[in-house]
Amino acid sequence: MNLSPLQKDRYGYKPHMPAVLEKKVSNISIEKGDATESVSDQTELKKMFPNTYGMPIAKLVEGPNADAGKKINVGVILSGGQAPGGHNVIAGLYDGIKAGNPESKLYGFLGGPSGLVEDKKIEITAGYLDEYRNTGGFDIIGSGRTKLETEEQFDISIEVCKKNSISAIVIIGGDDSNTNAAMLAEYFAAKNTGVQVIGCPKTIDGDLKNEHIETSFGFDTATKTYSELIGNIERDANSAKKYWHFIKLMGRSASHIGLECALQTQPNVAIISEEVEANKTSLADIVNDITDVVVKRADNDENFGVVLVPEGLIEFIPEMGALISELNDLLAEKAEYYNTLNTFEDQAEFINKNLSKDSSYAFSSLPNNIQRQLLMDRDPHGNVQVSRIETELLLIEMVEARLAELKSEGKYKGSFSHQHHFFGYEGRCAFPSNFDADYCYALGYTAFTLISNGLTGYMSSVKNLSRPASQWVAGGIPVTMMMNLEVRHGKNKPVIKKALVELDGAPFKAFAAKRDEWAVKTSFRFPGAIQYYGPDEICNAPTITLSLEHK
Ligand code: FBP
Repeated sequence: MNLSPLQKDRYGYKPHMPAVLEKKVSNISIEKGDATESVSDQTELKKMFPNTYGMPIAKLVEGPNADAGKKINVGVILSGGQAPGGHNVIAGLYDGIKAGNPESKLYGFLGGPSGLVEDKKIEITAGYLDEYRNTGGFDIIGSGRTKLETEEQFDISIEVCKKNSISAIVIIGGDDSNTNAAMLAEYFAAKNTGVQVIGCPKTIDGDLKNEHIETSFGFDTATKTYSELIGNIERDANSAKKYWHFIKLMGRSASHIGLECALQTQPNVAIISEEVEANKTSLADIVNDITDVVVKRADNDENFGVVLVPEGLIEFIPEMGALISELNDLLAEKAEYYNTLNTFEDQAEFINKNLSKDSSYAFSSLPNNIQRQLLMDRDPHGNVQVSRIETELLLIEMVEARLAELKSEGKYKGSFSHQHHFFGYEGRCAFPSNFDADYCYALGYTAFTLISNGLTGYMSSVKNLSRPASQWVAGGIPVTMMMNLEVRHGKNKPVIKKALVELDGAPFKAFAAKRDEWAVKTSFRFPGAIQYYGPDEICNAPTITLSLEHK
């Protein structure tokens, strides 16, 4: 392979570890806390998970573990969207397994969860892994979005594990994949298979977090990558002074990415979807708010600026959220008939006839391109694929129309030239920051110690992340503890509670305290590129979100 100098150098990076993981694996045991409860719906969840509900939190401590040296085979799966650091979770898991017993094996199931049911795998060897250490991407074994949720899939998984003498599976994924990991763990336990299942918290979106999972991996690197790009655009805007840049930022649902990038770069406008929902702000009001800022800046002769738009915004705008949810249900229920409609006109007519009056109005009020985007294929969970909806363009069009009205009324004299961007895929496979490289390696190594201590149905957890790595606290959190029941396709389903931006949380408050000033007075901040070498505050700083949440 033709390697870049950074790639070569990062292969040799030695991740920093929590002190307990520096011990020999035969001397890492667990300390169990009290029995746990799910976040809500305790009675129902206890019934659904009779074998794995209520297990205690496990903390890794120094102490003998006679089973650490047992020869075992482990399977690992990467699930869902890429997030920087996935390769290091596998590296940490591999190194832990081999430290236990060099004859133990790690199999990587190919292309995501479907690799398990199709028994498509490779054995991960030292030489193979060395080409992926501390690099971004999931290309070591590939990823996929197949859901593991049916009994048939679970039974096939048991057969695949038996055939390959696999006694543990590690699933690296987001909230849905970890929910499915918990269901698999429960099924395996109910059938006395002896196969353990451990999850690892992945997603750039940052919405898989709670008291015990301080952040999902990948959020750090992705937000630093986007913030670098936003800062560069801000400097360009401030140099040329001629464009308004509307930047959509990935994050399917929660606005953690947008909020962190706003704190890093101090743009003129940053929309936070959770606030839009809480205040029941309509699309027209969002447009008016942005227009106000454009007008005020034009009054100061500043006909340029930066607006950050979270990817999931459209679903949080009340009338649009209702429309999308009706569309999701309608397209799922009437899929057979709908798929026979070949032209957009026929589809739109069918949609309009079957929607409620309000949603039909909301649908008709949208520009044609956005209507088409709303009707595109759903993801495997039945959700609209928000990354394919050009919300940033919708806002530009509407702000432009509003400014034209104001101009005709003599209330606006500026000029509005615009550019639009979408930052998402640019950050999901970046070289992991030192933080993500260290955190992911520790998550993987911890996953092995949970396996060797006999646990199943747990998520690997590394806490105290705003401190240096040597002070991090490693352990395992029972997945059922993070669950509640939510209605999905008309049925109550157990799911890990998604962590949205909290409007009374420190990161949002810090942003809200400054945004009016940033709106009118150019206050751009330029974080620059991720650094891997240098002083701690430059190359090892966690996100502002994490620092504020755990101050
Ligand atoms: P995960 O929840 O699987 O981590 O993926 C998140 C994400 O990156 C979202 O931010 C984005 O909306 C989505 O994936 C894009 O999905 P795809 O890669 O299938 O286009």
